[in-house]
Amino acid sequence: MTSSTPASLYVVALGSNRRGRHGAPEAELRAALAAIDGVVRASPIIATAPLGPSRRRFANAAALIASDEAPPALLARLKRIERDFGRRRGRRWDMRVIDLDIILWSGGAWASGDLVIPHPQFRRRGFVLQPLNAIVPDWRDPLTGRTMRQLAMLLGKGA
Ligand code: PH2
Ligand code: MG
Ligand code: MG
Repeated sequence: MTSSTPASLYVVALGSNRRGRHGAPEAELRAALAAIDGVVRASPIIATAPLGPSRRRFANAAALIASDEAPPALLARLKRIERDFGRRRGRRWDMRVIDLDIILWSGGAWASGDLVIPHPQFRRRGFVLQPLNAIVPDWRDPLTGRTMRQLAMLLGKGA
């Protein structure tokens, strides 16, 4: 039997603070959203202050993605897109044309190699929680049981 219902939903966070061949960071995010197969919903693109050593502002967004892939296969697909967009690896926290991070998976928690879901830092990052709250406010973090709306509010209050 065939089914058109995808096995999984994922939430992916997008970030850029460097021009690429599509233009400014916001244009890179729009191009990335178009390059990712399976996007069912995308947040508005927001401008955010850099966390960490970079002095350049970021464009950030999030996308809900439907896919039959297991987490490592989706990660490999996103890494191919990052490479195609001109991202140089091994330069953590540096300027990047595009950063595509898997934050949540409908299957719950996952850990293998360098892939950990939910993303270990996402609860403390407004530039991730604000876009997540825009597309999946009622999705519950499998580790804390809190919804994205609650996590975004807690961070906003400085909790
Ligand atoms: N990503 C980082 C480091 N710092 N700051 C903002 N505002 N947005 C990001 O996406 C971001 C960051 C590493 O991935
Ligand atoms: Mg990344
Ligand atoms: Mg990142």
